[in-house]
Amino acid sequence: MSHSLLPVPTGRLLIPGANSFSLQEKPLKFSLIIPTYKESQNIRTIVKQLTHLIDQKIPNQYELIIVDDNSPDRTGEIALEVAKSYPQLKVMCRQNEKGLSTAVIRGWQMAQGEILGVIDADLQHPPEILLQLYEKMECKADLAVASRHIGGGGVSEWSLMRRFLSRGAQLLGLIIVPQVVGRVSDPLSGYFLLRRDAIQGREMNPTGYKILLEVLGRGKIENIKEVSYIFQERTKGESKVTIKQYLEYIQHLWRLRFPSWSLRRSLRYSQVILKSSRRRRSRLSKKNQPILPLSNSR
Ligand SMILES: Nc1nc2c(ncn2[C@@H]2O[C@H](COP(=O)(O)OP(=O)(O)O)[C@@H](O)[C@H]2O)c(=O)[nH]1
Ligand SMILES: [Mg+2]
Repeated sequence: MSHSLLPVPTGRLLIPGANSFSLQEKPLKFSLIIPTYKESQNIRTIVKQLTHLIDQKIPNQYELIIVDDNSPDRTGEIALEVAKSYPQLKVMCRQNEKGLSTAVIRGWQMAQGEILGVIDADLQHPPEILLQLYEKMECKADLAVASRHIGGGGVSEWSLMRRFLSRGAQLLGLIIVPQVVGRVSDPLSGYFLLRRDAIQGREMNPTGYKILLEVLGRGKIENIKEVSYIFQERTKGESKVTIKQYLEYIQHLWRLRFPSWSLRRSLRYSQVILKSSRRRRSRLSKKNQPILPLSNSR
């Protein structure tokens, strides 16, 4: 089996501490997660660019972790192949779980870095600003976010509709969880770094795409810094965002607003109530056998 292949953690979405069993004697400085689904055409380029950059700053003290969800285009296998030339690259191949946010958390659970991060695989997040984010972390930030919504930032060729949906989603977040969404200019950003101890030991419960919301909502985050960037157009592969991700976003906001409320628990609770009322009705009907038509019962 390849040395680059990481086991997939199971169970609760808890990030272990720097002195936990999953970490070797000497923790790394930095672990960057690259979640992938059908990114076979982008893997080599992103790994090459990131390695080139980070090697200038902290050679041999970092790792890149690709977390792939059983992509049918063999992204996982290609990543393992690429890892033969890049010893700092590790690959986690999930079979039984899927979704962007949990992929990132599963990656962080196996990460050895004191600083953790996430970047998309499709080069829409420009690797060039990664070192600026890292430098913010060196200056004692708890969280450094790449933002499209501060001076110098933006999106490249988005249609009016897409801009409207993105801003609308942010506004909705501001209404439902202002104390989470209002903390940064770009709460929907998927490109950020954070200090491990800001989320260490905290149970995460995200759904959908917006992992930063989870970090802001559940982490111990005081000092936040932002770096502007322009969201690039995809040149290879395609976006996986569908209406499902918008619905999951709303569900995620709801979970953050009402942490103890869960759809599954509410469904289970209503099933219990339904069952017990059905049992009561059938007990009553047995007692009053035969059930007479209304007209006869008078
Ligand atoms: N592991 C994993 N990665 C995903 C999943 N969905 C999307 N990604 C990755 O997350 C990143 C952002 O996804 P993308 O579809 O480009 O979102 P967009 O940029 O908002 O259109 C890319 O690197 C995708 O390959 C998923 O279900 N699992
Ligand atoms: Mg993308």
